[in-house]
Amino acid sequence: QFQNSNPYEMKHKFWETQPVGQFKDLGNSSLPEGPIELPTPLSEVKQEPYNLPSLYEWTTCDMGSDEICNEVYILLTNNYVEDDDNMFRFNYSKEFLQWALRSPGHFGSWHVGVRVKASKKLVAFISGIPVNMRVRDQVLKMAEINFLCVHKKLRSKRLAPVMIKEVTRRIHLENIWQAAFTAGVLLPTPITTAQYWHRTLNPKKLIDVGFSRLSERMTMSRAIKLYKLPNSTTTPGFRKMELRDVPAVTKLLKNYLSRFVVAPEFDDSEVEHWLLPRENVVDSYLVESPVTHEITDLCSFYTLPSSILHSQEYSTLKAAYSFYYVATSTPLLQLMNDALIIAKQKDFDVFNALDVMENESFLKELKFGQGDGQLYYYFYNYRLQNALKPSELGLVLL
Ligand code: NHW
Repeated sequence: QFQNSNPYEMKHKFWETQPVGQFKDLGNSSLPEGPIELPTPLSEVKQEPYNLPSLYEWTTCDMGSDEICNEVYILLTNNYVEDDDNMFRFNYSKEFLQWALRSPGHFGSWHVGVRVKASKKLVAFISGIPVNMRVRDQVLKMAEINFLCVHKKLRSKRLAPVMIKEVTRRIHLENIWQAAFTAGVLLPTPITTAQYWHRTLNPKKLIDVGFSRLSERMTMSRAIKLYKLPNSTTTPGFRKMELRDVPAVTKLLKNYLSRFVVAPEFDDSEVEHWLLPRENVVDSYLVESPVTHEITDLCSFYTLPSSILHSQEYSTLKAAYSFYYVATSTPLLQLMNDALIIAKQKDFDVFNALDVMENESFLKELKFGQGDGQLYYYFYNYRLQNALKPSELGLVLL
């Protein structure tokens, strides 16, 4: 593609056939909000898998099996998302993948792999999990799609559209007709466009590996001073979330997320799954009032390292990603500063956040710097009249 070609005029041979907002319909206010296609009777959903090129076969990946989880892990470690300059590649851990995919009510059949028939090598993967998603005042059962990956040697052979159609078919078989996903590429048509922001915790390493650069007037010692954080958190009653906190956190989160146009609705079992701390996967802290013992605030982040592709000195970048939070009595700025302090204590190199939810209120002040590239959010088979502002979104995908 030419640098100056208009991305909204790009042809999308596959996506033009799918029930998604189309570029040509942007600004057409006669199209109603809501599902684009109506559900069909389950008996009319295709019963057999889609055809793959003859050398390949479908496999359902049992993520409860350490052996199969390891195969998915290896595929993603070597072939999943890289930055634009191919310096870093996401390195989701096995424990993380099990957490991300074995959530309450998950369907094993939505963890879809492709193997080479002859060698049985796993060469592609796509997954979905169910979620209750609120859009304005409606709650819909949706799938969240993630971890779409095709081995580097099998790229540009139109395997991805077959995988997307196959996971769609398996989701339809569970009588679910909508999905949400994010991607770094522009497709028809985002519901919102978010930006990544990065808070340096370990300036020397980030500069050494090429994640950040020293600007004109910045020396290494000035950078180290600039990003220094206190050794311990500042909010009285700030502590790790525990199992007994689940009901209180569910209430806090339900109430807080109600202010966004699009947000998930979590019940107790989902809050337990998504927020109860798991070592090297997810960290959640809350504020318990020292006076009333009420739970008033929450913050959380997940652990997603990246492989550093060309450094002699370092092999992984340890990154924390801001997840869900609620601030009712502690200022959000102070709560997130405490999250940064915890991340620093746990030896993370960088703390990342999108400009979704109320993040804009703390990003600049807490010395986050804007990243390059965007993260586009999408719905499948649900039209919104207009794109949302990232601050109208209460959804964080992994
Ligand atoms: S985004 C991360 C996606 N993965 C990566 O970037 C890993 C590295 N890249 C690869 O493995 C988070 C390959 O490049 C992939 C494409 C597999 C990405 N989403 O096979 P072809 C997610 O996992 C379209 C959607 O030749 P390839 C979310 C592309 O526009 N579509 O390409 C996943 C073109 O279609 P077009 C994507 O490079 C959401 C076609 O694929 C895409 O060998 C999935 C080309 O296919 C992307 N990230 O493989 C959708 N990247 O129309 C779920 C490319 O433009 C939808 N494409 O010609 C909902 C389903 C459930 C519905 C239920 C009701």
